[in-house]
Amino acid sequence: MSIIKERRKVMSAIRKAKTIFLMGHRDLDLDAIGSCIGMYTLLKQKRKKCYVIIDDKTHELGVEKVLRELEGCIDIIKSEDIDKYLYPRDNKNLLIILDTNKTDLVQSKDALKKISNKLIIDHHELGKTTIKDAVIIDDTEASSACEMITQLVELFDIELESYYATILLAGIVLDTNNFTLKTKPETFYSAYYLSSLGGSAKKVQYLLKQDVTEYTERQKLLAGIETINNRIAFTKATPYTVYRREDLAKVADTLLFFNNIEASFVIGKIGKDTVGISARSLGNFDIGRVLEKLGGGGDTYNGAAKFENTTISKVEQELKDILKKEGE
Ligand SMILES: [Mn+2]
Repeated sequence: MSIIKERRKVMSAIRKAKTIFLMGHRDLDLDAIGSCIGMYTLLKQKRKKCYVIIDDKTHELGVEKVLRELEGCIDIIKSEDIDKYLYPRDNKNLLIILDTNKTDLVQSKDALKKISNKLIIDHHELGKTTIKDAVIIDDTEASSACEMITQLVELFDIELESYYATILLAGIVLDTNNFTLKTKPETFYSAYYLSSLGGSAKKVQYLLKQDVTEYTERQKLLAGIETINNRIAFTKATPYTVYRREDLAKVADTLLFFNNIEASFVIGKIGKDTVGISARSLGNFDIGRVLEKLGGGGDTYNGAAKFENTTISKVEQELKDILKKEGE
């Protein structure tokens, strides 16, 4: 349901808390960091003590830029420091989890253990590994966590500096792949609102700038596209390059742009002995179900799976067997 309709739940959780911790999913992207930063600003204006928990050791380029440019403006802590900042009475602490609802994907599992009051603000579908003991605001109709936070920012008339508006806009641009996926009137409205606060499309482009070498590596993956039943696109990497999970996901996004394609699967090495699949769907083909059969997970639109000590061709065969059955 939309965050506007559930605003009372959000505000009551916030009102009760003295100290608030924020975290996104592991391997932060601009939607996760953008929604954290937007929420942080809102909470600061409500005079709350708050901290963003980041355990990632490396960041993708856009997140790296944002964190560098905001150095000193936001209190960022690591899991190991949580104890230092906890309010003495446990029920006065609140943990807000943004852009994910899954136990195994969060920045800090320690935070889940140490803070009993939890609030999830997310746009991904719920699943088996959804955090159980949390108040959940889950709007699967929203394009991004940044869109949800923008709605709150407008509702409470929060002052957002133009650079912060740019970061939230970047989160929306990223998750919608330039307003082509999951984009609704509300999404354009949020983009309009952020832009009216000084959010800059040009600066978004700067945040989303890519690395040439990584781009070239991804392009290589497009050389071997196959289609199954004319509506599922599939491609695999050579075993010689190790990709980041985000890179496989970006290629899967790209595959959705081709004629008739409803879903896409990309296989590549994501570690020396680890093979990964990243999958995307426009919504008419349930990739989550396919990935679950392979031991992975996801929802209708996004998903991934990981395999240890195997080869790309073995994973390919397993996936194709399932896809053929699904397609029948
Ligand atoms: Mn997101």
